[in-house]
Amino acid sequence: MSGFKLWWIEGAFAILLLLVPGNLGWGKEGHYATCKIAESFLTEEALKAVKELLPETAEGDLASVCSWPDEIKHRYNWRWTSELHYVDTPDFRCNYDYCRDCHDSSGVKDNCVTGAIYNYTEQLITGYNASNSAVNYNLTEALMFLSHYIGDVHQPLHVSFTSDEGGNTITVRWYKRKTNLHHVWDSDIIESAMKTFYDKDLDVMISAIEKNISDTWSNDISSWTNCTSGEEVCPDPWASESIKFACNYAYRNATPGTTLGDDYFLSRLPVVEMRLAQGGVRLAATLNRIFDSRPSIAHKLASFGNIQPTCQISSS
Ligand SMILES: *[C@@H]1O[C@H](CO)[C@@H](O)[C@H](O)[C@H]1NC(C)=O
Ligand SMILES: *[C@@H]1O[C@H](CO)[C@@H](O)[C@H](O)[C@H]1NC(C)=O
Ligand SMILES: *[C@@H]1O[C@H](CO)[C@@H](O)[C@H](O)[C@H]1NC(C)=O
Ligand SMILES: *[C@@H]1O[C@H](CO)[C@@H](O)[C@H](O)[C@H]1NC(C)=O
Ligand SMILES: CC(=O)N[C@H]1CO[C@H](CO)[C@@H](O)[C@@H]1O
Repeated sequence: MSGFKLWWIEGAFAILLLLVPGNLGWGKEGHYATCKIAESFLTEEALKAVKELLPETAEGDLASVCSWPDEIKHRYNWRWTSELHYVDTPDFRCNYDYCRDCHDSSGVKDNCVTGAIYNYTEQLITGYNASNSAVNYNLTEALMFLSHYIGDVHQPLHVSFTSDEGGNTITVRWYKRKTNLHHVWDSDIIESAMKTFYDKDLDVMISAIEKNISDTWSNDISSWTNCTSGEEVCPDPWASESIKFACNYAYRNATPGTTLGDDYFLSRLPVVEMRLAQGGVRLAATLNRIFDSRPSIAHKLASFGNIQPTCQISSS
């Protein structure tokens, strides 16, 4: 009986999610866009590895499963993952520090979005060649989590103030509709852009972003994708960028009760589009480095050490 009850509740919840659009991370569109952009930059070898790891339901398309971590995070068995979608930083400091900030609400270290990015990158590195059978991670899940969290860490309000829960408690109006600031950045800006500029078609929006990647931003790509010591992944500078964007763009002129309209929309959209581009390009670079069979020396060195920062154990 309880099995049936649970099934029913999950079913009802899934329907609720369908009825309440964009109750998710970057919303469904943002994650789809990030992963779609990433797909177009994967090397042949990385694409092959990704396709081997994808669940069958994906039908070979990474973007189609990039919202999976949002779909499961409220289920009982997966509740522990819900704090891996973001990192809270001290109010009004406008900076981020892995050792200070990366923990969950009960203080458990590494349980935050950047910790999760290190975690799932390491699982893919160690697990992909089956010779390393010491630990048996589910690499399908690791790939879906990594792809999702690299998207999330680029959403400025996923690296933002603690007391307002990343803008979730800041009630605002988006044009006429009541919403909250977090949701504006997850979904409303993207959805309004689709309606206003892209023929209500996400693929048209993605093409516009891809076009900018290949011209306007083409000289920036190498600085977007490099990691200082040749690590496979470096989410800490990405998180630092996010909190800066949160302070300079997301929170600015968006105090509780504000109505956000054209001024806010048109000035913030370029930031959203660039963050989607950076998330996509960096996800591809990360997957390419993980699955590259001829790694550089720096890459080899990084793989054998721990890529995660080492934190002093605090005495308090
Ligand atoms: C790392 O992944 C394992 C397996 O999914 C999980 O149990 C653990 O909580 C994860 N930790 C972080 C910080 O992501
Ligand atoms: C790996 O994870 C996926 C998604 O949760 C699941 O469908 C699959 O059964 C898992 N594979 C194994 C071997 O547990
Ligand atoms: C592309 O770049 C131009 C010039 O910086 C900018 O005006 C435009 O909004 C960008 N479009 C997208 C989709 O990123
Ligand atoms: C996995 O092993 C194969 C065969 O030995 C090798 O060609 C490939 O480079 C390895 N891949 C990784 C990611 O280490
Ligand atoms: C993460 C990282 O190391 N980024 C560096 C990439 O390269 C640019 C330009 O050389 C640096 O400014 C970044 O700090």
